[in-house]
Amino acid sequence: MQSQNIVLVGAPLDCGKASKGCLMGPDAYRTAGIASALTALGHRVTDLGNVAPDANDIAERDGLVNLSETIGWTTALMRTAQDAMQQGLPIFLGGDHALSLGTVPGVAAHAEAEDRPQFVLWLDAHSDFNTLETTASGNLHGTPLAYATGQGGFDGFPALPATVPPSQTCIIGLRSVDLPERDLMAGTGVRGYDMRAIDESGVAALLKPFLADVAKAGGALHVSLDVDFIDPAYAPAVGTTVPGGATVREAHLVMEMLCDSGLMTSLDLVELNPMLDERGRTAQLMVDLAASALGRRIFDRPTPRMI
Ligand code: B3U
Ligand code: MN
Ligand code: MN
Repeated sequence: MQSQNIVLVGAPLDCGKASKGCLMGPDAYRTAGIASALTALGHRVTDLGNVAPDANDIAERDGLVNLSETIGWTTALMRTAQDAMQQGLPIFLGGDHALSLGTVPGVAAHAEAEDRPQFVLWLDAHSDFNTLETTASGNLHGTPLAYATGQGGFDGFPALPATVPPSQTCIIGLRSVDLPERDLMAGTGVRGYDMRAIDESGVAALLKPFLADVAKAGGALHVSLDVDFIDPAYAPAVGTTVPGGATVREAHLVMEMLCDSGLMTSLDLVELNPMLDERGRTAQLMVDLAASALGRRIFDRPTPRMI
């Protein structure tokens, strides 16, 4: 893989749900050696430090958790993501998944300015396709994919600087989807693959056609990696564990295929809660997965043709 300018952006947001701990994520990734792991692969790595949320006077609403703070992070991260895209390949160190309310529209705005279609790969046990109107928990980390794809029901949130068409998104790893999310996704063209699909055909067969579409369109590809994509037996440091997730090898295979494709233009690492970790193993695994996506491998293989 060619040497890249990698930009680390810490986003210690912890407002997307009630339980706390994700604010320690950026420091856990730094402590687990994310910068040196990527430097060792030949990349130039710049750590921009941590972002802070914007202030606003948005009123809280019954049934929604931390609305004002979440919108404050969203506006700040939209700006930061657009800036960071001009400097290289950003890795957003979360923080919970509410960070993607800002990062995905931000990177999509950059792609639009460059006249490139934006694609999104969502690696997650959950579809994160609730709106402010459908969420039963009120936890806004369960909403970013609906927001970024332009679904209605986000009163009070900023207008999207660019929308990702649902047909340019692919979710892999699903095993917890709310009924309203399923209804909202139906017919939108979102590609959603559950664990059964992985079991039946293998994760490579699911990912390949999506990557081929990104390549054919000359698209930018944002990857959003939620810790709970991986089975909690390997990745315990997450508040919303769902059994039956991807194995370490399946997760690495996805990352290695992303690397071979050369298509990934930005990455979120989200939902790591270091309070729940066991001797740092989840933080280390997430760093190792990022390294796989950016060139770590045992043997070189010929770069496969995507189209
Ligand atoms: N769909 C549920 C559960 C959930 C979504 N994302 C996470 N949990 N991590 C909700 O609260 O919206
Ligand atoms: Mn998520
Ligand atoms: Mn999840």
